[in-house]
Amino acid sequence: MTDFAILGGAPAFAEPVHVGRPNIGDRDRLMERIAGVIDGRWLTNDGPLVHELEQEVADVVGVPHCIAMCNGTVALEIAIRAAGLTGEVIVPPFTFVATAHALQWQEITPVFCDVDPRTHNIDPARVEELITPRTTGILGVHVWGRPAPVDELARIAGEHSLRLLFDAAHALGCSTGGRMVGGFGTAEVLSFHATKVVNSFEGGAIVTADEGFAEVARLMRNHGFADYDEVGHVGTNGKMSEIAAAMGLTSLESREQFVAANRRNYEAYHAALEGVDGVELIDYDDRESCNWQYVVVEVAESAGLTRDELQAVLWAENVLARRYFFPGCHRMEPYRTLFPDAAERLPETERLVQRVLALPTGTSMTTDAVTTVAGLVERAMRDAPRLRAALRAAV
Ligand code: T4K
Repeated sequence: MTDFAILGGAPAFAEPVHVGRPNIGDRDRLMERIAGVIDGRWLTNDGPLVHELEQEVADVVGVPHCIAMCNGTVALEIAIRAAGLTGEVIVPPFTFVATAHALQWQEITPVFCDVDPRTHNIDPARVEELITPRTTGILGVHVWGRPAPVDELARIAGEHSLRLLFDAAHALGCSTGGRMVGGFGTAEVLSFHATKVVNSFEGGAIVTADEGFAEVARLMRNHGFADYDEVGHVGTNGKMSEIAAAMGLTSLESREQFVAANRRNYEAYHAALEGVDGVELIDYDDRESCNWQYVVVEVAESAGLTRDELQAVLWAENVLARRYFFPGCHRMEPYRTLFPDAAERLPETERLVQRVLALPTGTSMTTDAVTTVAGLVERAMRDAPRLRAALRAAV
């Protein structure tokens, strides 16, 4: 075993090991589908593969309506508009910035609500104090695929006549209390981005049990066209292409394999990191359905290395661990300028963004590779004083 790369040793991996490496699935089936798209000369605009994907996703999620979109962000924007949100919407700051941007893009103010440090999700106990006469909705996020507090949020939304939507970008195939994510609130939004458990290169979907909502979202996805010459609604271009749907269907067919690989990786990380001081792997409820798509550790303030020091050690080894969702939406523009005091109201988010590190998983990671990454974390924490001294000297 050579020394740490940061101390002059050879990196543990010759090539970069990424978080978010896409799962591919059955290549031949994908190529066959793509050939069919080319041969059929129907490339986009509500094509047959998009229809098939919508049906399959609706079945997985257990809702009657799925409207596939070009990506999760546009799906969020359309869901927000179809729900008639205006004014202010309550949202967690510990999420990918697309959640907040989808509101701000439509001149709706995201009102950041602190998170529960145990779940990383919006803390329902803090929502009510943020409701004002301008509040029209709550946009929850199922961070890492761990379901948000859906029942508490539904109660609050009901009592205050607010719309409730969920950003379910991470949560395809996840459940809480035996109920699948996808059926909560007025609608939920999935992402099929390359980095997600099921991907369509780029893609997303709105899923909902509300027929009227589905109809409006469908119109909005295609410029409002209700028929060839009839525009019944303001709209945009949120359409998914047939090539994207070809990938989405192929990916969805292998979903169980992808989830099994994620789970195997998670368990290997769990075994290797158990007992490592100051490093805690977030847990999933294995009585529920989950996709295990994110392997996330929290590095305690008291640990030998800070999260950032650990990340620097790993990057030198070609392990490109990611600080999702650093530094929190409230510290990104335009929110940093719009709400300069937001951090004071968000102590848990402030602490969390300093602690969290996402490690590589997915089908591209072998168990050996996971063991190597986890071993690096364990050794780094054991050798913390020497590494810290070297890192500080380099600065
Ligand atoms: N809401 C939530 C909670 C979300 O997490 C997201 C997306 C959205 C909404 C919006 O959904 P979409 O509009 O994206 O459908 C990445 C993804 O681009 C983003 O989709 C995802 N969340 C977010 C969590 O991660 P970045 O800025 O980290 O991307 P990037 O380019 O740094 O790639 C991430 C990692 O994946 C890298 O380590 C490289 C690796 N990678 C990436 C791609 C695209 C690959 O190995 N191959 C690839 O093809 O945002």
